[in-house]
Amino acid sequence: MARSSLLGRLPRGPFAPDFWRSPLRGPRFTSVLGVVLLAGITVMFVTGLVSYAAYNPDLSPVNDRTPGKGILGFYLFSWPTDPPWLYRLTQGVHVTLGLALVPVLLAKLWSVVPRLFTLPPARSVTHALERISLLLLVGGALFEFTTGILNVQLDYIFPGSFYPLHFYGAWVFFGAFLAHTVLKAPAAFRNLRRMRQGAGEAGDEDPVEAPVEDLAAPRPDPPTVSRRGALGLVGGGSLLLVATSAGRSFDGPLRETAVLAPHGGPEPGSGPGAFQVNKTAEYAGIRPDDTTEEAWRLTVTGRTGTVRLSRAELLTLPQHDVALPIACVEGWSTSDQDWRGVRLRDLAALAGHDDPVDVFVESLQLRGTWRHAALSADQVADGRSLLALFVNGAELTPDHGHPARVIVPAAPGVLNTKWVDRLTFGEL
Ligand SMILES: Nc1nc2c(c(=O)[nH]1)N[C@H]1C(S)=C(S)[C@@H](COP(=O)(O)O)O[C@H]1N2
Ligand SMILES: [Mo]
Repeated sequence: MARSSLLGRLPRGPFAPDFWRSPLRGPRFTSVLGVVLLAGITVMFVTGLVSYAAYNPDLSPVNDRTPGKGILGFYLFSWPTDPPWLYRLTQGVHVTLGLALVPVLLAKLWSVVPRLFTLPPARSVTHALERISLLLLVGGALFEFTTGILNVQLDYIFPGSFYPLHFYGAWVFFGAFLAHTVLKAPAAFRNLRRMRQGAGEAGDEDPVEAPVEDLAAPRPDPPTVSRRGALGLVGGGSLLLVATSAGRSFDGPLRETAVLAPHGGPEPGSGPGAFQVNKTAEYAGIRPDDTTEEAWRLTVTGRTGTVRLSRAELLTLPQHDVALPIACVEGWSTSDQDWRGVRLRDLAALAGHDDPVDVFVESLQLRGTWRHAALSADQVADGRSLLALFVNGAELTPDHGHPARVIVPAAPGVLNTKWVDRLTFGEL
């Protein structure tokens, strides 16, 4: 047979099919993992695109760190303010699911790794194209998981911004993923159906795909674990990752269970400011002298010019109470905190804007790349969007943004600017 003469000429190394001995490899093992990834990665893609939309990227170029998104921004919509826990949910799912899929992804790649060494490298133009698409698929998957995990674990350590990397990477990856799904899903589902119909465990792999690149080892070693056992191990790994990271989306003792999640800052401690801090005032280079009653002023600019307000003057404006969470792109979130402060729309009115208008928010912050954010007219118009002066019945703590910070329902944490000193309405 052509195959055995080929083996004869290529006796050694991973290029020889004989090199791969695990009896676990086979269309069924791969199919189960593939179908899990099909569902999981689809959810990842949707929650990821949604997260991008939540940043108000159309209020360009202020929030958008992805210049030239072009037609890839076709789907963008105005991020709603209801329900207030929306971003908490979508981003919590994105990050926690992403971590949970790591063992599945690794097992899937392991199950097909012999194919990396298929010879000849390309049997036909179609085969060559398929292999190139696999390069984008595997490369894209590794790139998206790596950038995502580094981002939630270590903050932004990338050359340039995380957003364009992860955003463009997602489109490349998902394009290849779609092509791969169209090619492989029918066989994968057929394999699963057979498994459900109770075809035995081993020995009857009867692959749906071409035997030339059969996933099963031609001369397998004796099994040390059943396929079910191996899948259980992968699933157990996923569950362990969920159990050790999902707690970051909750307050109280549950947060303590998130041992794998860096909490994005120091431990919350106790008292009214005892909820997750992302960047501390010290880290941000906030000088205490700049936040005193005498030194700090809020500059509000709009159609009718500029108003400067001290904190005491802000306190003479109508104060409102809202219960809202903080939900960070890194996947962690807090439960509702009780904020008290002045409505953004009242401040807009002070600057001559009685109809809905967007706002450019700036901070005292001296250090880091983070200084400003833009909020949409819908967000400003929502009566729950505040320039908060208090949290949980006390003055804002320095780390939570004293003297004043923005809080907006359903918005990503990054739009809730701390240490605010300037609001510019209607110029975006
Ligand atoms: N000025 C300024 N505001 C900021 C940030 C910052 O680094 N600087 N971080 C943002 C991010 S990414 C989040 S998640 C929230 C966190 O708010 P908290 O530290 O009060 O929980 O603040 C936002 N506001
Ligand atoms: Mo954040």
